[in-house]
Amino acid sequence: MNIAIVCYPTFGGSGVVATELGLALSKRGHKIHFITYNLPVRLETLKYPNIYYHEVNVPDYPLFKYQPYELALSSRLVDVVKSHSIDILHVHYAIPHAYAAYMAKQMLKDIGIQIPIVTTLHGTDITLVGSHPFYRPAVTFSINHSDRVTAVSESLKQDTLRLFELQKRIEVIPNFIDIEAIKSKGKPCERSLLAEKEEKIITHISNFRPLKRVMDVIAIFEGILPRVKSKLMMVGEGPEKQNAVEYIHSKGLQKHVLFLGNSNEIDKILCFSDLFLLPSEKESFGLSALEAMAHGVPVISSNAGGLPEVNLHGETGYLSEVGSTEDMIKNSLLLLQDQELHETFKKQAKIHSERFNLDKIVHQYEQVYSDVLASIQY
Ligand code: GMT
Repeated sequence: MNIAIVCYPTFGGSGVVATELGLALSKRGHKIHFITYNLPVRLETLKYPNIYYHEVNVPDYPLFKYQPYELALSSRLVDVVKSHSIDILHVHYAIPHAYAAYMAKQMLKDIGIQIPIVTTLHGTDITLVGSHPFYRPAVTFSINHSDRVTAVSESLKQDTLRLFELQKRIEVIPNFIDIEAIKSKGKPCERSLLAEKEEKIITHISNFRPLKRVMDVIAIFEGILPRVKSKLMMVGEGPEKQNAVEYIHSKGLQKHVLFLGNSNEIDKILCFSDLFLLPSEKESFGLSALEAMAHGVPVISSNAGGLPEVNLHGETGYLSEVGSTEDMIKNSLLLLQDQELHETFKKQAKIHSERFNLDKIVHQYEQVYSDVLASIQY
């Protein structure tokens, strides 16, 4: 199949999922066309067969306060569909991608080309931004006019049905990971580069948006540190980072907390991590928690959104109410102070992550594509 993928090309989970999906599909023989405003961060076009990249350019015009990105995207979609005989448009994020795809579909219809749209909902497009009254009618319309809609967790599916008036069936296809690739990318696992031998390594990876509750991460670490010699790895960039850095300086904790910025080497960091913290206020799935588990790292998380579908309480880690940092500290110490229990959770985390291995998930998207193509009336 010739599949066009539209996503945000940034470090966010949706961009990562869309990119990894495209790469996996290309290895299965499909031709994949990424259509984005920048090269997706995890996309190495030269390393894979059948991968093409089409940039969306939005000319800057001084008359406009807001540049019309959806317009430029829908025009680019028309252009790519026509010139590369695209069979399917798979858009990640309702906002504004499903909306732009609908416009492209109508333009193509005018010239006799039928193109089905598959929309994958990731979370922020629904629970945070999309349900705002300013956007809700457009998001509702875009979802209702997609040919197929998928959500990355049962929790996100239920949130979507609760927040929007939909006449559409939503199918759950969870986030996935490539376990084979993880095994090789994590090497060499050089723990000594960042911590002393006897120190435990606690890791948090996110885009440091307020909903990630980065200050909770630090509060949990402050609860662990007096009892267990440890270091905190803070991976990512975002609006809450400066607050976090200033707080760490004000407490004199600089030698215990490393801010590593955005990284394409998270496999190497997770490889030597002992615990992963994800106390988010909202999380449709929690791809970073799954990535941690695939490296055998138990997860201390909130019980928000889809996290209970990923992190199993008392098996792969522990779940607490959002903001219950005392409970999260207690759970962290349970694992860090009991080597046998820690080892058991490490194994269980790895085993559970295998349920989300790429080979079990990618064919579900292929099935959606085949079904939607079969249902087109010519
Ligand atoms: O929250 C993020 O880290 C980024 C965000 C995004 O919009 O890209 O991730 C969302 O999509 C991921 C992939 O499906 C999910 O694993 C994340 O849980 C989800 N984030 C939220 O729901 C807040």
